[in-house]
Amino acid sequence: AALLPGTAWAQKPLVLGFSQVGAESEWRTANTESIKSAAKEAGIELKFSDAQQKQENQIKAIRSFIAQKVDVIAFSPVVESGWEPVLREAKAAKIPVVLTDRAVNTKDTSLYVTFMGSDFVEEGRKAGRWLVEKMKDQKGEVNIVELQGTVGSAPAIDRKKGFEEVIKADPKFKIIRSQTGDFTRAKGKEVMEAFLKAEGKKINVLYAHNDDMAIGAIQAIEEAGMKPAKDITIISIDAVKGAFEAMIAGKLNVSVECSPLLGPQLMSAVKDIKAGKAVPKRIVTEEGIFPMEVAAKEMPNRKY
Ligand code: GYE
Repeated sequence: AALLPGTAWAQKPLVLGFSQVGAESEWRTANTESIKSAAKEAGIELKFSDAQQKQENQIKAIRSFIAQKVDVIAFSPVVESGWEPVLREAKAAKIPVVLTDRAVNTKDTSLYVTFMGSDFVEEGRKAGRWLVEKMKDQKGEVNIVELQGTVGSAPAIDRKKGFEEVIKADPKFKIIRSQTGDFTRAKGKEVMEAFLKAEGKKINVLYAHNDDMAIGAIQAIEEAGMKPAKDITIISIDAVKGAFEAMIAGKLNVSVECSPLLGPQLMSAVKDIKAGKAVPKRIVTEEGIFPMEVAAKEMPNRKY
């Protein structure tokens, strides 16, 4: 029988191709879960692809979404640069693109519809402001080691920038070592071991661009016979459950919130785009900061 025009199409679910960065952190796992469950909830068919932290895999996934003629492509770009060619291919195929979580640095902003996610520079500033306040009566030098996120990624670039912007107001703050730990626990531990070997007791503060690297570093600090959060003040970002556990155990001083729960707003943007509704070019996530003193009280309210 002939399909009735209208009905058949109305029943066809929207198809969203999503290219995820990987599974490098607790944050990322919660983000993946949020996207998968929100798609289900919204009745959107999700084609999900994990790039294992490699840009080439993301480009391949996006090309395959174009070939499959999905309705919308969304992705969290592992690094900021190098996306123009593939984004132009999507544009030529008239497939709208949504950036989630991380930004790209392309000048041509017509290559994507919207970018939803956190203000990473502001997160870095929050970390810096907390430290400046905490150390305000400290007279001598404050030696900081920094565990950076993935090289070339928006959160690594911006969290470094925001933090430096705030601490440079007082020359007593010195970043004595800064290296990438690729946002993972294993790398965070490994790099912290090297920092401890090189600088030992000189280190007063650890600034980690995410909780997982801080948690790895805490192990390294304990294995070196020092007390995390006491001998070395530790600041990190994300505020995942693991960070709350570390704060409650007295091993992490503070975590700046970065919400991974982007699924519901992504699905509503996908629907709006397909319905021809206007979507804001930038959707910023609202977030706070949690020092260890409030961790036990806040823990039951945490959703990731
Ligand atoms: O902070 C980190 C993850 O892009 C905001 O990526 C995200 C970051 C998050 O691996 O834990």
